[in-house]
Amino acid sequence: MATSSSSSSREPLFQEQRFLDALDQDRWPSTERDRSLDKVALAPEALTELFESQLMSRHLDLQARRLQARGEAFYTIGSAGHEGNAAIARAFRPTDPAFLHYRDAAFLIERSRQVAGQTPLWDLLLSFAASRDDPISGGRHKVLGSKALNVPPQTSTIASHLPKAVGAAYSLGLWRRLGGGGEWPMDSLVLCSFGDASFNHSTAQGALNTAACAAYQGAPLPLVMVCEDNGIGISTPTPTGWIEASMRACPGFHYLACDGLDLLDTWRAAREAEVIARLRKQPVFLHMRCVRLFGHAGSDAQQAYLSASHIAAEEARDPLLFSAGLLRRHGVLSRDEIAGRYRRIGEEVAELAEEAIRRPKLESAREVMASIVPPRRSGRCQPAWVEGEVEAAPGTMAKLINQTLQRLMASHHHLVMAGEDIGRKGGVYGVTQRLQARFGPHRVIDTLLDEQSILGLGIGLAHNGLVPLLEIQFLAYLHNAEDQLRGEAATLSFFSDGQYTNPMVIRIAGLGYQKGFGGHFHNDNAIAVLRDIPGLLVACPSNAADAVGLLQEAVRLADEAQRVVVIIEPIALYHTRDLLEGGDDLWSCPDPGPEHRLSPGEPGQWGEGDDLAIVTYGNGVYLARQAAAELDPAGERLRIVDLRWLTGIDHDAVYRVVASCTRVLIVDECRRSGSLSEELITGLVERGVAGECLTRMTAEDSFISLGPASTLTLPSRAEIVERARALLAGA
Ligand SMILES: Cc1ncc(C[n+]2csc(CCOP(=O)(O)OP(=O)(O)O)c2C)c(N)n1
Ligand SMILES: [Mg+2]
Repeated sequence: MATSSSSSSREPLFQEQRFLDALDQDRWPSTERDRSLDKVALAPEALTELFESQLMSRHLDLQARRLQARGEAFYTIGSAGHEGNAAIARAFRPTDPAFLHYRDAAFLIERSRQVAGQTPLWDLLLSFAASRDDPISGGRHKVLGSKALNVPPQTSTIASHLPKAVGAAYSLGLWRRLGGGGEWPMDSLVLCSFGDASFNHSTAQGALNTAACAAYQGAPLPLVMVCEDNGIGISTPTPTGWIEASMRACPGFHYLACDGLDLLDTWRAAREAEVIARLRKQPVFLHMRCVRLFGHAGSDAQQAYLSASHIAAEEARDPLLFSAGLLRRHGVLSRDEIAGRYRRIGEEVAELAEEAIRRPKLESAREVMASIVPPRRSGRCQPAWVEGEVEAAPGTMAKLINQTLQRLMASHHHLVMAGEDIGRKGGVYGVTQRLQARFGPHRVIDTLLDEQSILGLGIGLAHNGLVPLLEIQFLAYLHNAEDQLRGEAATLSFFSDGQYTNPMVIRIAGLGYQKGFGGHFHNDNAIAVLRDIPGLLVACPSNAADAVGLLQEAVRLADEAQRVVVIIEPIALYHTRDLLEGGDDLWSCPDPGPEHRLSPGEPGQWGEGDDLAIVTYGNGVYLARQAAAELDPAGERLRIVDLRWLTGIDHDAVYRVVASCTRVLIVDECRRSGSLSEELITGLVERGVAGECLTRMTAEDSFISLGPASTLTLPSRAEIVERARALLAGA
C-alpha cells in the first residue's frame, strides 16, 4: 500500500514531465477533428486565454498537492483532466448562475475574465489554505464559488445541487409571469455540472426527471446540465454508453455531446447549448467527455484499482496536450510562447501560494459559526395587508392557517407555494384550499411527487429572490429528501460566508394522535433530524391562534432575516374544535390578525400555579389542558408552558417560567431517544433545578401502530392526569 500511495503522489510529477517532454519535442496529440477557428467563431486570442485558464487550473492542482504535503493545504480533489470546461464557461455570461462540479476550477478562472477586478488564483489558494480571507467560504471549506461570478458554493454531497439548479431555472419563468424581478437578468439561464457517477444518484435522476417533465409540458426552463464524464466514480467505472443512451431517450431534454479534450469542439457544443437554453428556454444535457488525472483526490492510489496501461492511456489524453496542439497547429502560439506561459503561470501560482498560506485562519468557534445565521436583508417591502382578510368567526387550526396563507400570498407578491396536491385538491387535509384558484397555478404549484424536487425547487426559487412556502405532505416523507434541508438549504449561508442564502418556510404536517387515519407514516413522531441542524428554526403550534402567529413570523423571518424555517403542523389538531366535550368549541380561536407574530424562543403559558409546571408542545399542550381541566381547571396550582419553537430554545426563558414551581413535568410526544425532553431536562438541571423535581413523559421508542393501537406508545391524557396528580400530591 505504501508503494502505491507514494507512486500516486508521483503521478502529478510524471504528468508535468509529460507536458514538458511534449514541449521539448514540440509534438502534441490531436483529435480527429480539424476545424478552423473561423468555423467555430473563436478568435485566436480567445483560444490563448482558454489555454491559460487551463494552465492556471492545472498549476493550482499541482500546488494544492505540494501544499498538502507540507501540511499547508487541506483538500486536494482537483480539476486535472476536466479543464476543457473553460470553453463552457466562455460560452455563457457571468450573470448566468452556475452550480458547479468540484472539478471546475478552469470554468471559474475563465469566467472571471468576464468580470473586472477578479483574482481567481489568489482566491482559490486562500481556499486551499483554509484562510479566513478566502472570499467565498471565509475558510470554512474548499469550495468553488464567487459572489461576483454568480457561482454559489456547492457541498461535497454529489448531485445534491441539481434539484436547486432546476428550481433556479424555473424561477426565471416564474419572475416573468410575476411581471419581472429577481436577482438575475430575465434572459439568464442556469448552469450546473456534475460527474458521470453522480448522474446515477437518485438526486440527479430526480432533478433530471423534474426538468424533463416541466419541459415536456412546455414550461420555460433555461437550463444547461453539464455532465463531465471521465468514465469513473472513484474506482467504479460508468458503463460505456450508459449516459448517452439514457439521455438521448429522455423526453424534454436536448442531448448534446462534446469532446472535453478539444476546446473547439467543447466551445461549439456549449454555444449550441446556450442558444437552445437561452432563446428557446429548453433544457440541454451537455455531455462532455474527459479524463481524470492524478486519481480521485490526493489520498487516492488509483494503481490499486486501475491497470498501469489504463492510467497511462488516460494520461496521454491530457487536455492540456491537446490544447497546446491546437495552438500550434493554428499558428496561434510558438513553442516558446507556450513554454513561457507554462513557466510564468507556475511561478505565479507558487509565489501566491507562499503568501496565501500566511494569511490568517479562523481562530475561534465564534468565527467559524459567524455565518450559520444569514445576515438580515434590506430593501424588503413591508407587506401591504389587504383589507377584509380577517374573519371574525372562530376557526380551527386548518382554517386559520388557510386564512393566513391567503393574506400572506395577497400581501407578499414574491411568495410562492409548492407541494404535492396543494393546488387543485387544496392539500390532503384541506389546509391550502382555494389558494390556487385565487393566486394561480404559477404561485401555488402542484409539484411532482418527489420531496427532493420540492425542496430543491424552493432552494432554487429562493436563490433568485422569491420566498418559497413549501409543503411536505407528511413528516415521514421528509426523510427521503432531508439532505436538501440538512446538507443544502441549512448550509448555504455557512459555506458562503453569508453571501448566498435560500430563505424559505417549509410546512410539514406531522406527529401522532390522528383519529381514523393511522399507521406510522402518517403519524411520524420524531423530529431529531431537524433539531440538530445548525441555524434551522423549527416551530410547532398547538392551537389555531399560535399557528397564525408562528406562520406569520416564519414568513417574516424568511423574508427579512433570510432564515430557513420549518413549521411542524400537528395533523391531529388541524380540525380539532373542542377540548373537553363535543361542541364546547374550546380549541378553535378567532383569527388574531396580520400583526400577530410569535418570535423564536417565546413560550406560551396557561395557568399561574406554582405547584407544577407542565412543559410541552403540540398535541402535548392539548392533552395537558384536558388533564388540567380534571385536576385544576382554574390553573391555580398548575401552569402549562407551550414551547412553540422546538429549536433555538431559550432555556433561560423556560427556566424563568418554571423557576417558581415546585415540580416540573415534561410531556414530549416524540420518541424518547433524541427527543426534546433530553434537552429540556439538561437545560433546567444546568440552571440549578434539582433532578428530583424534574420528570418526563415521552413516547416509546417505537413506530406507530394502526387502529386503536395507534396511541398506545404515546403519552395520553390519562397518564398525564395520573402523573400530575402524584406530583401535585407530593408538592
Ligand atoms: C452522496 C455522496 N455519496 C458519496 C460521496 C463520496 N464521493 C465523492 S466523489 C464520488 C465519485 C463521484 O464520481 P463522478 O460523479 O463520476 O465525479 P468525478 O469525481 O469522477 O469527477 C464519491 C462516491 C459523496 N461525495 N456524496
Ligand atoms: Mg467520473
